[in-house]
Amino acid sequence: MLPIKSKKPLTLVFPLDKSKNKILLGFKKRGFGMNKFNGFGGKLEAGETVLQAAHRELTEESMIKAQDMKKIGINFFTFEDDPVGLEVHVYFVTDYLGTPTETEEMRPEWFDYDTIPYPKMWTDDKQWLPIALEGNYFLGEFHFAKDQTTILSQNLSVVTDPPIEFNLDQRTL
Ligand code: 6U4
Repeated sequence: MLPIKSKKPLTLVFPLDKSKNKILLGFKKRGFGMNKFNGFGGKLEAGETVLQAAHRELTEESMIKAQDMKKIGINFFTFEDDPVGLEVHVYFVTDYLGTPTETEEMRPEWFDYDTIPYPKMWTDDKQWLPIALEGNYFLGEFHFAKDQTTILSQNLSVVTDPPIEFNLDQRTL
């Protein structure tokens, strides 16, 4: 078992246009995951719930305001020689106000489900995002090498209900 001592919650939100089978990604211009396409999200602020942070980060990074927020899964990411795991709460949004607009952090772009740029995303995304787009809830664990690209071990499951949190006692890696 990996020597993981604590976890840090993060949010990750993907707006969808279900009528056109399109997903909104953002090209991250700075910070963790810079130069990759990803959903919109980040750390929680003091006193904030995960759901509140998901709404706030989406608006800060893309200028749109979610009218729904559907939990689709959790990924628990760990890195070699790092005792803190990242608990990433993942959501889909299908109803929002405003127009996706480039911000200091993200350049938003719509993609068809079948042209999602997986080679330009985190290496885990191509494993769980297609499962989620098919309508499944998931729970993933991914352990990365120090290069933050190579996945050393993983465990990805489809689950019956959206997970609320990742229980450190139940990790499998
Ligand atoms: P903020 O808080 O936005 O100023 P920043 O360093 O830009 O800080 P951070 O750490 O808040 O980013 O958020 C990182 C984002 O990347 C979160 O939405 C979670 C997401 N993320 C981290 N590892 C990921 C991975 N392996 N696969 C993935 N998303 C990941 O799809």
